[in-house]
Amino acid sequence: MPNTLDCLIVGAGFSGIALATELKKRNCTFLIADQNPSVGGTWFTNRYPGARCDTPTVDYAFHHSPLFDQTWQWSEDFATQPEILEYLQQFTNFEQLQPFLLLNTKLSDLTWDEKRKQWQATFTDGKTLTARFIALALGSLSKPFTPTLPGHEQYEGQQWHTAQWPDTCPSFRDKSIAVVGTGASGIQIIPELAKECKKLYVIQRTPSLAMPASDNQQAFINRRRIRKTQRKLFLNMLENSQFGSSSPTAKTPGTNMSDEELETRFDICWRNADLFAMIGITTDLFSNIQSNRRVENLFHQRLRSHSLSKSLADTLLNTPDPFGTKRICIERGYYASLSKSNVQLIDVRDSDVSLERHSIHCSKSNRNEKLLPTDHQPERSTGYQIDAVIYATGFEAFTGAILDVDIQGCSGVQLRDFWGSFPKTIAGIFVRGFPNLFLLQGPGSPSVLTNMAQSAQVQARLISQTICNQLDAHDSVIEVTSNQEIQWMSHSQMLLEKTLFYNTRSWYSQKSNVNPQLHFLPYVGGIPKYEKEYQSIIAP
Ligand code: N01
Repeated sequence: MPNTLDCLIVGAGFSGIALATELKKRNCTFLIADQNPSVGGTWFTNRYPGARCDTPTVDYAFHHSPLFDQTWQWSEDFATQPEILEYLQQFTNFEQLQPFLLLNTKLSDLTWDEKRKQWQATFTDGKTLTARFIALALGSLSKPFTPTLPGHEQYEGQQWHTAQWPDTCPSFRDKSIAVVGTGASGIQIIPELAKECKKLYVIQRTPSLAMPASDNQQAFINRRRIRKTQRKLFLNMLENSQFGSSSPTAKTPGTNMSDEELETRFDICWRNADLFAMIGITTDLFSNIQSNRRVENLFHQRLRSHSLSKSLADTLLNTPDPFGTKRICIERGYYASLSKSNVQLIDVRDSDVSLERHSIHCSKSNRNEKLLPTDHQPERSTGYQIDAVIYATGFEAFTGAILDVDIQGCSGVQLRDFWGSFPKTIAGIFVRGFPNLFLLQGPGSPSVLTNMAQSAQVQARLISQTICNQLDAHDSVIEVTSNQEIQWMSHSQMLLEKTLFYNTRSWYSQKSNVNPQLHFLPYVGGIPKYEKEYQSIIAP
């Protein structure tokens, strides 16, 4: 290896591996550092019971290598975490990326050396490396978010976060457990815990909507067949899809669809538990509130008639924002588990949650109290004895992992100061004043609104092309201008304001100091528009 690498990639999940594969093809010198002992990123750390992909894994995969596709066979349509981790490990071996890995190595600082036009990277063990380009592939959803519940200092029971699951899964047999959070992770772990626990308290602040998982073998076989035998067609489908998925999506708005037509489409999405088909069921699901409500009504009707008792439906269908603006989940026994005798759903929408030594407490907050007559006021506080708390409380999305690194760009400016209260990027990749630095799946990227494996590969291709165009000019620097920044920000903001995502509240707007005004962070235009706009603004 030379003294100064062409590129240091940090993070060995889908994005890091995708970029490494591209750079290796182009004969760049690079290394991939990762704090974990294995490749896998999110699929290494999120190893809680029930963790699996909620979109078809035939799509959620690398498309670089037809040869690898001949050897790898998914065992089911929505693969489990161990299978996806094994896929990533085997792909890494197949592409002979092992010699480029620096595992168990956590990046702590990055400093731009203006004179040498290169980055200096320092790791927590004191090791340093220099590289012309840095690619931070740290994951949009990688730094766990754990709320600081009042009383947490006195709590003496066990506690885990779904995204920091121990190597050996604890036994929950005969235990009383509280799960805080009912997003995708909560919905996956709860039915597994309900099989074992003596008592399971499900602490829900905002419900998520979920479709029952599908065992439609035919859909799985078709997808696999097309990927293997009609590769060009399959890749075209992914490239032309807003979501980077091979799922069928509508070409017409809901306003042009009869009720019968909409219901027929809905039935297919529901039967196949097809998330991207469901959010692509009409072209105006996220821009026309009437179309959105029609789909939401069908969703609610289906849940009322198939999955939910009347009392549960009232709590679980009471979602504050338009349909799909909070991620739709896929459930395997989640709703059924809430009716089990050992499970209790606790709605804390208007309550404060706190901990004591061996219990979790939910007390009515003052917010709505004045509206109720005295004899209808709920009990002030209820406590539940527990042995453990499981936080299924998600992530410091988009910025958490990036800002854990001290990043110092031109003129000594720190990234966290530059971002201040808004993580401004261009295309979710570039940050003005931080030359030769690339973010993968960063704030402002299509990432989490798409098939992440596909958007990772698109960004990896764009970044590797940019790097390779510069390789011969040793002292050239890639730096975006404020004009490009303005163009990109106004383009993405204009798209956002036309959608129902605007002004909604979920982790898409993130819970941290970096975004106190809760700006919606992902790019809403979908992958093809993203690429087109990228070519016109960044690489004309
Ligand atoms: O996290 P979340 P997640 N008191 O942020 C609640 C991907 N993913 O890990 O909504 C009480 O969605 C919070 O409540 P509220 C996928 O993209 C994919 O579940 O803020 N509750 C919410 O219910 C997903 O969307 C897979 O009111 C508190 C929950 O915690 C994303 O990761 C599997 C609280 C957090 O839900 C994130 O999902 C899993 C508090 N103080 C995840 N603080 C696949 O299958 C937070 N909450 C591919």
